Amino acid sequence: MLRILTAGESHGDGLVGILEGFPANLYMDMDFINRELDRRQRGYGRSSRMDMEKDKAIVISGINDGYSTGNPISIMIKNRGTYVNLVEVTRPRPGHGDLVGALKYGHKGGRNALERASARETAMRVAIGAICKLLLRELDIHIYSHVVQIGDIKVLRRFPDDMNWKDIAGVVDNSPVRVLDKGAEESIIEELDKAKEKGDTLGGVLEVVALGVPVGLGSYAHWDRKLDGRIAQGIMSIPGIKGIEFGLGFNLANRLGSKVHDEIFYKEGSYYRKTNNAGGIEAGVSNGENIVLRAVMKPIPTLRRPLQTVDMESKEGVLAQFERSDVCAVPSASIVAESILAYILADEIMIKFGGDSLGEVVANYSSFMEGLRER
Ligand code: EPS
Repeated sequence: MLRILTAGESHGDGLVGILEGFPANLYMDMDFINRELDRRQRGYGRSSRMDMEKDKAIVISGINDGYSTGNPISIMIKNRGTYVNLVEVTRPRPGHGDLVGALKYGHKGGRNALERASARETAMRVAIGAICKLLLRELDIHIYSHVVQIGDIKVLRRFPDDMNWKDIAGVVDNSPVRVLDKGAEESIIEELDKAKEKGDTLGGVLEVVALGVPVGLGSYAHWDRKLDGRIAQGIMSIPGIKGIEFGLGFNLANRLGSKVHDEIFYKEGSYYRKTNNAGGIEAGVSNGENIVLRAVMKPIPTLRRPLQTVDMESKEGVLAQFERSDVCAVPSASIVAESILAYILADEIMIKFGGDSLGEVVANYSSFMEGLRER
């Protein structure tokens, strides 16, 4: 129901995005959208590029007098830095898109590929994700994220009992590495400094949670409509992401079935669970519990102390080219992951409750939720 298209290169004039199929009459809170762009740009371990860019969404179409019109929404984010004399990348970086891109498209080097493969593109997906979050907010669906591991440092998994996700998100948003645990934050910053000193990079694991998701999004009926499959595709499309899990994920492997499936209870007109090992999805359909996913990001492939590669002109063994780079982008990737989840959930909301205006969507949603009480 919703479609998105992005264009733009990291060192070109900017990024362009189109969101089509979005309902009319929703207030487009531009401050919120720009705050989301800002959240993505923060994070200890980003490069000096982030000091240059202060991303701001410029609306070209689809919004009038502050409200969505139902027309395709198009947005532009300008690149601020001026870039001249970008040299061709003929010593491709292992792990980046340089070599595969050059070979696939018949370029002399990796420049054209890396400019598009760059995580710069995710700024536009955050802008579009922010618009999707505005729709979800109308239905009281909220998405949060935090970082649970960077390098060897794992964050304490248990949250204090008196903290809800909104409180957690408040703390996390003020952490330079988006973690809840201050002890882990210090250790992570030390690790990042050490990696930077050595000309190296670090990856990690991020967790995203969606609260208030109604039962019934996605479908068991066909492979490409399964909610977990759709979310996985979206999350895997974030540069550097190499794996995703829902709920207990890979920790399901060594447990008995009797210990992992979330038992079903009923109270005051609704079904509920006391556990959420499934991560909110059963048979490719949301079950009304929080959607919980984790994704692993590999260390950034651009290394100041470069790895072995082959010069594409001479075919000789050389060290890979260095371009300015981040030491770690896991905190930023967690914001991108929130945005992708927002887009997929907004799309699923439109598939199930879709209408041309916000009023229609809300009415369809409310009528389904009321009907649930009789099931
Ligand atoms: C990136 C390299 C760095 C990052 C960039 C992604 O940019 P530059 O080549 O200009 O130093 O900062 O990320 C962004 C620009 C962004 O907005 O996230 C890369 O090689 O992918």
